[in-house]
Amino acid sequence: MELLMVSGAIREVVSEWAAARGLDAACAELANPAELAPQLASAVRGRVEPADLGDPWAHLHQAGFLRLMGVFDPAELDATPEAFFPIPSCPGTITGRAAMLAIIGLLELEAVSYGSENSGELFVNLVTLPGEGVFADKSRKSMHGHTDAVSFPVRGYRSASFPNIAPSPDAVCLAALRNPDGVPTIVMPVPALVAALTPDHVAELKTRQFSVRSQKTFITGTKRVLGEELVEVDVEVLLETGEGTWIRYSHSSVDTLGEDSEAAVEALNAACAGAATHVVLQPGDLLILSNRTALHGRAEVGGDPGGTSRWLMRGYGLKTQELTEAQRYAGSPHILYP
Ligand SMILES: O=C(O)CCC(=O)C(=O)O
Ligand SMILES: [Fe+2]
Repeated sequence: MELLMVSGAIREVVSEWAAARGLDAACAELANPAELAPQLASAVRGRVEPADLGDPWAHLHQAGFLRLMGVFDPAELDATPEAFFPIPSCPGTITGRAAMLAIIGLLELEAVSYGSENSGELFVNLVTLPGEGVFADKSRKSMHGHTDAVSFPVRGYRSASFPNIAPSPDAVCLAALRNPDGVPTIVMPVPALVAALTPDHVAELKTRQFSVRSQKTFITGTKRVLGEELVEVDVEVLLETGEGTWIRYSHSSVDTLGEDSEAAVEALNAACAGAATHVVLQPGDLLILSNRTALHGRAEVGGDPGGTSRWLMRGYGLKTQELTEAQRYAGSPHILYP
């Protein structure tokens, strides 16, 4: 995949799309991602040679991330919001969201959200939150290596306790609107992690012996929908799948009891430093993270909320061909259960 060529084509397609309609019409189209993502992707395909496009999904899966620089114009931005949602309807957030849909379409994923996180909003602000609570605290801190929606199964697997839980996303898309202090997002691809582990540690991590709690943004929502806080027991951290070795992990949400499994988790945490690629997103950049073949995290954000503080938008993509009706919410096409 020729990243420069593809980035240039996405930039053209998105800016032409935005220029041809007003803010309200653009927002209405963004609300229908199942239509807009394939439409933007097909326009991009019309502008790059197939050899330059290559296979974006294979590229993402192999490298663990895709960085596309300068794919949208972060123009006329409001002050940085102080909540996960709503996303203000200004030109920069509209082209940023459209650019995320374009790459989700090129990856042949569906743009999805979960009813139990941020009220099912398709795109959310990742920003510094005001006040003192756990969310405010978390929003300023660094993040250790994790996959998103870690308490949900990976694609192709079912939750033992609630079989209708949809899989966690295949990809996490970040669109950068502001990053004044150059705070890096950190990617740790699975092959680099595994290379730093002993075969015994790898075998421990592939054993069904870990318990996984929900990440903070999912706790209240999963309790509401499922009637209890979701804790998945007896799951693997590393999974040998038909699509390679996958990972499901969060430093703060995965627990284990055994001495050997504890040592394997410690080895995995230690491997993160050596496996890390630091990506400093600039306004107008996209970062697509594989939520199967990489962990991701970030450095400390710090600072005050609002104003011109750090502001990323996030969206999820998933291969949904195998999804059942029960794993979705009827009438809300992109919102998955729970
Ligand atoms: O802020 C970042 O760069 C990444 C944030 C992240 O991974 C998350 O909110 O789950
Ligand atoms: Fe994340």
